Amino acid sequence: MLLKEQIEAQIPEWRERVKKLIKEDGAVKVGEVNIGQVYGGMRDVKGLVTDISYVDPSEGIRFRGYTIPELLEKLPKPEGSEMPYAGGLYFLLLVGNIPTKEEALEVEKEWKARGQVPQYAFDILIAAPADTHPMTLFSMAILALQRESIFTDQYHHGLKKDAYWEPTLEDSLNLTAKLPAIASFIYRMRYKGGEIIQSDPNLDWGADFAHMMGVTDPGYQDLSRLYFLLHSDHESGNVSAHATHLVGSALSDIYYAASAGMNGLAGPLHGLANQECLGWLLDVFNKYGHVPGKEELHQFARDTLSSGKVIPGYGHAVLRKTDPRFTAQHQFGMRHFPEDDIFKLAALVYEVVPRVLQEQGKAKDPWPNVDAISGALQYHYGVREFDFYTVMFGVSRILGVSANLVWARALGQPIERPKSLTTAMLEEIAAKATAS
Ligand code: NMX
Ligand code: MLT
Repeated sequence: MLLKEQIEAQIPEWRERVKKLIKEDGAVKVGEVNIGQVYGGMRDVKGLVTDISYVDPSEGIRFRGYTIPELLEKLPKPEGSEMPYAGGLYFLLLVGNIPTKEEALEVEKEWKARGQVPQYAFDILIAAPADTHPMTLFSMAILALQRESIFTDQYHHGLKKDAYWEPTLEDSLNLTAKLPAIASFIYRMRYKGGEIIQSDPNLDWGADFAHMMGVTDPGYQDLSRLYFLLHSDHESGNVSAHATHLVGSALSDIYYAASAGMNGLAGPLHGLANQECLGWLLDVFNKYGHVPGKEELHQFARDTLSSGKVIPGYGHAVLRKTDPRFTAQHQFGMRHFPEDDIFKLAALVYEVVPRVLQEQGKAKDPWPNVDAISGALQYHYGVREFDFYTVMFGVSRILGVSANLVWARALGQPIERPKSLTTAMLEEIAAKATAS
C-alpha cells in the first residue's frame, strides 16, 4: 500500500528529529501557566504536539501547512466534481503531501474493501430505544466494533513498541471505511422508516455517503466532500481530538478512543452546536414567518443572550476572526443557492450577531465558527433532522483524530497524565507571589 509505505519511509527521520529535540532541548520552556489558565480550561496552555494541522488565531486552520482554498484547489477531484476526494484528504493528513490522483484513489479503494459493517453493530443500533440521540448511536456503533481491533489483538500477543503504528493504521482504515455506512444507517433507521440504501461500489467515500443518505441532488455529493474535508481536524486541543488522544495514550485502540472523542463532540459547546445553530435559525424564521430585517434579528439575538443562552455557532476558544471553514461553506451556498431562505438567514446572522456579541462584551471572539452555517447547507438539500448533524461532524473528525493516533503511536507518545493541585496549594502559590 502506497499510503503505508510513505508513512513508514518518514518514521525514522521523525523519530530522530523528536529524540534530538527532547535530548538537547528538553528543558527549554515553551510557556508559563498562570492560575487563571488552571481554572480557565487550560486556554492557550501549550502542552500538546501535532504536525497534522495548526490553528492560527487570526488566520484559522492549515492542514499540513495548506489553507482551505489551497486544498480545494490542489487535492485530486473526481471527474466533473468541484470538491476533492476524502481519500486524498486522508492521505494528506496521514502522509503530509498532496497526493496524486492514484494515491487518493488507493485510499478510496482500501475503504471500499473494508467498508462492510458487521450486522451485530447494526443490531445494537436497532435495539436502542427509538429516542436515543443519533450521537449516542454513532458512538455506540464505534464502540461495538472495538472487538475488531487488530491493535488490541496484536498487543495482547506481544507487539514491539516500534510497530504500534502499523495495526493502528489498519484499525484506522477499517474504522473510517465504515463511517459513511454507519452514519447513513442511523439516519435512515431513525428518520426514513428503516429503508436502508446499500453502498454504491462506483462512488467515492463522500459521494457514497450522499447516496446512502438517499439525497439524489448531485450537489449534495460535493457538499458532503466539502463537509468531510472542513470538519476533519482542528489541531489537538479541541475536545474531540484531545479526548481521542488522551484515551488513545493509554494504548486503548482507535475504537475506544474515537468513541470517547465522539462523546465529547456531542456536547453543545463543541460539535452539537451545529444542531443548536440550525434550531436557533428555525426559531428566528418561525417567529417572523420570513427572513427578518436586521433590527428584528438584532433584538432576537439580544433576547437569546438575556435568557442566559449562548448564540450557537459564534465564538471560539482559539480563533479571533471569521472561521475560514465558515467562509468556505458560505461561498458554497453563494455559488449554489444564494436565494435559499435559511441560507440567506444564516448569512444575515453573520452581519448582525458579531455586533450583538461585541455590545455584550463577553465573548473574546464574536465571529462565526464552523457550525454557524453548516446546518443551513444540509437543510437546503432536505437533510432537516438537525439532531443528526453532529454525526456528520463526527464522521469527518475521525479522519483527523485517527491520523493523529497513527502518528502518536509512530512517535511513541506516552500516556498523558498532567498534574493537578488543590485550591489551597494555588492560594499558597498566589500568596508567595504577592509577598515577593
Ligand atoms: N454567545 C454568548 N456568549 C458567549 C458566546 C456566544 N456565542 N461565546 C462566548 N460567550 C461567553 C462565554 O459563555 C463566556 O461567558 P461567561 O464569562 O459568563 O462564562 C464569555 O463569553 C467568555 O468566553 P470566551 O473566552 O470568549 O469563550 P470560551 O473559549 O470559553 O468558549 C466557545 C468558546 C466556543 C465554547 C464559546 O464561544 C461558545 O459557547 N460558543 C457558542 C457554542 C458554539 O458555537 N460552539 C461550537 C464551537 C466550535 N465547535 O464546533 O466546537
Ligand atoms: C473544532 O473544530 O474542534 C472546533 O472549532 C473547536 C476547537 O477547535 O476548539
